[in-house]
Amino acid sequence: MGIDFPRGFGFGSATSAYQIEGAAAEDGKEDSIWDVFCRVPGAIVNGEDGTLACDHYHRHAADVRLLADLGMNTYRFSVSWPRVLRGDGSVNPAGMDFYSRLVDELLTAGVTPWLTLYHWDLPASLPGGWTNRDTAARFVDYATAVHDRLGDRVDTWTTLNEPWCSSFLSYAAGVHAPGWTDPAASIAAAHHLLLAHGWTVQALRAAQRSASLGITLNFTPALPASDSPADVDVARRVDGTANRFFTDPIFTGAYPADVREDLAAVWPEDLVHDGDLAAISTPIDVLGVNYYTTNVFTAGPDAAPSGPTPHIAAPDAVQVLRDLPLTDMGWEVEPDGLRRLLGWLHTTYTGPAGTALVITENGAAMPDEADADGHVDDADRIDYLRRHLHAVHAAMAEGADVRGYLAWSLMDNFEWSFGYGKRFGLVRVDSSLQRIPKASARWFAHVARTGHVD
Ligand code: IFM
Repeated sequence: MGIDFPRGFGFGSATSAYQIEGAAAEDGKEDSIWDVFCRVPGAIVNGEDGTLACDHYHRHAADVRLLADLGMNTYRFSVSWPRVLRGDGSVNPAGMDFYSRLVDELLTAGVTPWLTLYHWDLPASLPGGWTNRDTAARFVDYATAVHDRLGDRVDTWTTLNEPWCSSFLSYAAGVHAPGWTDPAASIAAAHHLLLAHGWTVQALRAAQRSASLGITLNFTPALPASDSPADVDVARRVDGTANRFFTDPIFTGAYPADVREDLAAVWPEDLVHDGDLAAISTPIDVLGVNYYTTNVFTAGPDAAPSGPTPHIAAPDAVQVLRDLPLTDMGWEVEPDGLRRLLGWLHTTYTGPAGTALVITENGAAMPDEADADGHVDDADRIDYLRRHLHAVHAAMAEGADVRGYLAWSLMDNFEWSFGYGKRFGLVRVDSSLQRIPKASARWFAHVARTGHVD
C-alpha cells in the first residue's frame, strides 16, 4: 500500500560548503573559522579537515548530473562566505563565479536551487566572531552581495543553518568552531545570529519581493524521563535553549520568559537593543526543520559530569537512552518524534504565522559496508528514511503544512568534529573520491520521481 505525497511536494537532498567543497585556499578563498579550528590539535577526529573534502569545487558539474539522475527536484547547498567576500569586504569574483556556475548547472538540469547563506563557515577575519554585534551587520553585506549576483536565478533563500550549533555548541560547549567554552558568549552569539537573520530577511525582501525566505533550525525535542518535577524541569530547560530560544523570537518577537529567567546570571548586559526583536520576527515564508532524533533527560548532579555543555540552562541534564535502535552517531531512531514536532511547530508557530514547513535535513549516519565493487546495501538507512517519510506524511494528515523533504546528505562528507568516519550520504564517496550511489539513493530516487513511499 504505502503512502503518496501530493504533487509538487519537494524531494531533494542537502549539503554544505565546508563539508563537501574542498579547495579551501583556492581562487582567493580566505580562511573560515572551520579552517582554523581544524588546525587545533585534537579538535577533529584523526586530525581531519575540509581542505579537500569531496572536491565538489572541481566536480560540481558531475555532482549536479548525479542529482538529476537521482530524480531530485531540489538541491539545498550553502555558500561559503570567505570564498565570495574578502576580509576587506570586497567581492572575490572567482568565488562568486563558482556559485553562479553551480546555479546555472542546476537550473539546466531541472533541479531547483535552494541557497543557504550560512552553514557555519564564518570568515576567520571577523573579530570576535558571532559575539560581536558588528558581525550581524557584516552578514547583511555578505547576503546582499550574494543576492546581487544570484538573485536573478535563485528564489529560495535560507539565512542560517542551525544557529543553535553555531552558538551554544560553538561558544559554550567548544565542540564546534571557534571552540569557546563561555556561556555568556554563546548567548551573545545566538542573539547576533538571530539579528543577522532578521536584518537579512528585511534586506532580501526589499530586493526580491517574490523570494521565498526563511531560516533552518535544528530541533531535538527534549522529553522528561519521568513525571518527577526534577525531570520535567530539566527537560523544560533543555528545550528552552535548544528549541524555544530560536522559535519564540522568530515567531513571537520575544525570548521565552522562562529561558530569560534560567539564564539571568549569564545573560550579557545590553545585549538586546531596541528594535532587535522586531527585526528578528520579520515574517518568513518557510521554516526549515532539521530533525534527527528526540532525547530523554533526567536530572543528575548539578554540574555537567563531562565538562562544558551546550545545555547552558541545564548542566544537570543527563540523557537516558531508551530501547531504540541507534545510528552510527549514537542517536536514537525515533520517527514519531518528527510527527509530534511538526504538529507542535504548526500549532504553536508556523500555522498562525502562515509559514510553510520543509524538512531541510533528515537522515542517518550508518556503519556502511561496501562490497568489492564499492556498492553499499544500506537497508538500515532506507528503513530510517522510509519511517521518517511516513512520520512526515502522518503530520500532514493531521494538518501540518509541510511542503518538502530534503535528505541529509547527498553524499558522504566531512562530519565536522567527527571527521569523515560518519557517513550520512545517499551516495558513497570512496577514498579516490568516486561517487557510488548506495541502495538508499536508488530507493530515494524512486520516491522523488513518484512521490510514493512503500
Ligand atoms: O552534518 C550535519 C549538518 O552539517 C548539519 N545538521 C546535522 C548534520 C549531521 O550531523
